[in-house]
Amino acid sequence: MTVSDLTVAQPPTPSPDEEPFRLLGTTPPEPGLWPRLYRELVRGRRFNTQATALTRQGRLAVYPSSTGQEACQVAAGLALGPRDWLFPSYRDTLAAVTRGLDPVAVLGLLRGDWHTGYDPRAARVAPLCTPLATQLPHAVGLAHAARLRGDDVAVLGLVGDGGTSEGDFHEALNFAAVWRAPVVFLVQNNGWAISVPLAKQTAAPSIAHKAVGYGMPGRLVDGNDAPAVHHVLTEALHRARSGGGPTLVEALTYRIDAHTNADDATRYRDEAEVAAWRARDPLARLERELRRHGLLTDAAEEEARADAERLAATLREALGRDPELAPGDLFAHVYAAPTPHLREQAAAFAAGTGAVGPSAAGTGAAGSGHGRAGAGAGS
Ligand SMILES: Cc1ncc(C[n+]2csc(CCOP(=O)(O)OP(=O)(O)O)c2C)c(N)n1
Ligand SMILES: [Mg+2]
Repeated sequence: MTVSDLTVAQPPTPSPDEEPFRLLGTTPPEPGLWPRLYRELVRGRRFNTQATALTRQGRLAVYPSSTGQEACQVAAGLALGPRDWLFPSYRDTLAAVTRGLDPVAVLGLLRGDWHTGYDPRAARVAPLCTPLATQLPHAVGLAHAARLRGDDVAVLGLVGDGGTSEGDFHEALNFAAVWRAPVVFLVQNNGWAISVPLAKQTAAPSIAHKAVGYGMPGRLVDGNDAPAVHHVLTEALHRARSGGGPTLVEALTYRIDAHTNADDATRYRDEAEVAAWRARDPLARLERELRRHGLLTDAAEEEARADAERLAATLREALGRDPELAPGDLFAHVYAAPTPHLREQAAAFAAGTGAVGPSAAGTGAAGSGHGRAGAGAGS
């Protein structure tokens, strides 16, 4: 056996980007896209502040805010084509909203009222994933299956910097590259995994560099530059769809708020660091650039803010109402065909509470209905 017998017949892997790709301040704005990104950023920021306020009122169980990371979220939501799939983490509610999902449904899981809150198949958005990086092998599996079927579909998997230390991240990238799966991995490197800084997460020069080890391009992008993130993702998704294989994109950004409403970030990071990132605010930067080129009027700004207020009012109104839950749903969706034990428990529960659960009576595969998306095809 010679050394060449041990090498793999794959196209050469380009070197990872050394400098983050930027568009703000380097190129004239695109008149259709950039104002659209701006409107979505205004909406997205308001979505974050409203959702956080709802946690304080006990109306939402937990909310991992993406304030500061809205450029990544909005660009991810808009870069996807209608047939593409998104595999989000818990922090990526805004990407799902920007993709066009009902914002109230997107918060269903974080409110704890009904499983995923939306129908993942209809929306082509996988459930918001809390176990770190486990969404990525799923993303690769779906992408690979689509390719085997000849479906013209690309998949975008979102993960945080901390998630890149998980085995699932590495397995997903390895399989994706070997199979040339139509998938793009976007790592939102916000510097922190709760209280653990990036320096304790990796000794690599960058997360984008990791791409080389798997045999795929590694792109580095300014994650607070919405047009730049949109550009890099659009290009990578196009490459994936046209058989070019996977791409790893690292977006440099920052989580301005605490990890969630249950975290106190002042215990592990300096206010000076937060202030430095506030100065690179993705919304303010795009706004300045649009104004400089005469592409944002006071009236357009006013309309964007009014639209965001309407979204906030919808959230307040919908989450202010108590959810209508069927306690018997507790037993639904556990097994496609409920076990004798489960039937017994469901029946006892129903007898004790008067609740009627679908699994007590029948297949267990169906939810109680309520007209909620995601309640199952059989409901
Ligand atoms: C497998 C697994 N281990 C640990 C946790 C607990 N946990 C939740 S969020 C988090 C930090 C993740 O940081 P990062 O991937 O950078 O994402 P970010 O929260 O910064 O968006 C950890 C360790 C988890 N959810 N899943
Ligand atoms: Mg992080």
